[in-house]
Amino acid sequence: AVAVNQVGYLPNAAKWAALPGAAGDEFRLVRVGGGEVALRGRLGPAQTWAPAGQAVRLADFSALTEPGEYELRADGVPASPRIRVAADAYAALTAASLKAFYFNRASTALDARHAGRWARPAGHPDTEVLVHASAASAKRPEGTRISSPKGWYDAGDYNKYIVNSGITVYTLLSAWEQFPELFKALTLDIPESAENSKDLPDVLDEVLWNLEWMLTMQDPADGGVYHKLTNKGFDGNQMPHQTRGERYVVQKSTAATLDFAAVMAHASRVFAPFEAQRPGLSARMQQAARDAWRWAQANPKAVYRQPADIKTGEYGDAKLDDEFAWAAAELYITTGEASYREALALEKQPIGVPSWSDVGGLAWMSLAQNRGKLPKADAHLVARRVRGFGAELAATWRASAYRLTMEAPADFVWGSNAQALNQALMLIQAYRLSQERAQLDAAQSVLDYVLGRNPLGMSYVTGIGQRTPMHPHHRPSGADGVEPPVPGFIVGGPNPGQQDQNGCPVRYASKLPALSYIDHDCSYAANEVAINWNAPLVYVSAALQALTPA
Ligand code: G3I
Ligand code: 9MR
Repeated sequence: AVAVNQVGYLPNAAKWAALPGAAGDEFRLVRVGGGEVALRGRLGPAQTWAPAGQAVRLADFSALTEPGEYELRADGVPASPRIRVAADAYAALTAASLKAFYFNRASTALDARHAGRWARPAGHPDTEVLVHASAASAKRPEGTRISSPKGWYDAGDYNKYIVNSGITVYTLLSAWEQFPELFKALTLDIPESAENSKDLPDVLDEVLWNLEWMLTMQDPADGGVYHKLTNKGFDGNQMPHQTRGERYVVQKSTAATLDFAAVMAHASRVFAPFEAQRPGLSARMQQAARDAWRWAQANPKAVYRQPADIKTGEYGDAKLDDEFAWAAAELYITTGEASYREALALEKQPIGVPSWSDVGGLAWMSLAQNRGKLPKADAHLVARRVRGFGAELAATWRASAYRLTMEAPADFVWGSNAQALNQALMLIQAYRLSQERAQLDAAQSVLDYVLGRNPLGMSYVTGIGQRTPMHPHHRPSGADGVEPPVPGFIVGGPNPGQQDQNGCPVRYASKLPALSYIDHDCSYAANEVAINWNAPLVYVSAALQALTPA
């Protein structure tokens, strides 16, 4: 069938549709209701897109700029899903993908006023969490109870992991930092929206829910940060309030401590202008970042090793140069101190697509945002590297049969949709420096891909689009008795690793990278949701809305 972005296109955005190889040579955009033809064009040649092993023809209908609702038609294929062209095309998407974080809050009830039919009682208070043997210290021996409430559930499971929280919080705070006007105007309808003394934008209130939890994960005695707060095994398919397992903080790790340092250093800058509203918060965060850095200097190889009695997510990573670089970059930007710049060793740092395990790209992103604070030579190096990386991604996009940056087998990992969105995030960093339109258009193509311009014709975001996941691996969505899943979550997406097949009653239809997906709640390797996958969706949705010329 014809695959399009099912959410919409901004009037002056690049607009592409993907058609089967066998479609005729011409296409038409027909106005829904009226029936008149608004645009005619010629399809591109049939070309094979390797990740799906299929021939595809592209329709470029960028010339259609008039707001309205259309269908794309071509000979030999059914009409496309409805195509919406609108000036506020991504407003609802940005709001819903950010509201998803509220729906995943731990330690609180979601009331019907804010959660609608997805209201639920409170679960996981996390006010009496046990120190696990792997985390025991003189002042906090095994079995000590500490209070570590709030935070977001990581994903479809109910645990809280510092490493994954790090990139997530950073990405959301960066969205705010780069596009403040857009977020000032955004009401999420969360409990804090209604405060009499509404003093923070909703996006910051939501992120604070997780930052406050993260601060409790630092051992005040030494600055080290526990890797995760978790049950021993995954909870069953129950609502949060029905679970009963003890919760533990587990092993301080270098990766968690450095990610924490980076996030707190960044957050201390973001909250500095809100000193009147949150007295002392920015300074407290900066101190927390410094203490964490010091612990990591003293414990540079504390790689997380899953204890035998703990079976939940690992977020294990033995390669820590990128975590050191990111933390050093954030501390350098925040404090201006030379020791952090030396630790960063900028020239030697690789640039790449960020992920929870590879955070080097985030250092470049922050340095680009703060070029004005850097010595001239550093500022030039940062601009050159970020633009160069964007140019590489844009070249991949231009050469792609599908007009996508998702080309390599390594792109189709567990969470491939976020790999795509983080490619777009880096393209946008480059575009902000270069103003090269191809880099913005390539980022647009990525958003189109996750919203339906893909070989499965799926918008991968729950409740947003015309064909969307109905059975994500997300415990509340499965256990709440409400038919539609909790809205606004992007699922991990196609993953030929298929690590979930053992115990899954349904087989994947294909092993091909871009087709390896099932909309079944057994599928945690392709159909789970996760906070680190939603954050770049929020970022990219907001960025394209803000940056595409009106
Ligand atoms: O590092 C290797 C790389 O060297 C190799 O080339 C590549 C080839 O497959 O694999 C890489 O390792 C992958 C690793 O992620 C790092 O990206 C593993 O194959 C892959 O299985 C692993 O997947 C992670 C998964 O947990 C299992 O550990 C996902 O990235 C991660 O998003 C996911 O996170 C889970 C949490 O554990 C629990 N909560 C839900 C969350 C989302 O599913
Ligand atoms: O639900 C778990 C999901 O959040 C994780 O991403 C995934 C991989 O660690 O594991 C899921 O839990 C499964 C467990 O690993 C194996 N038994 C079935 C569980 C799913 O219900």
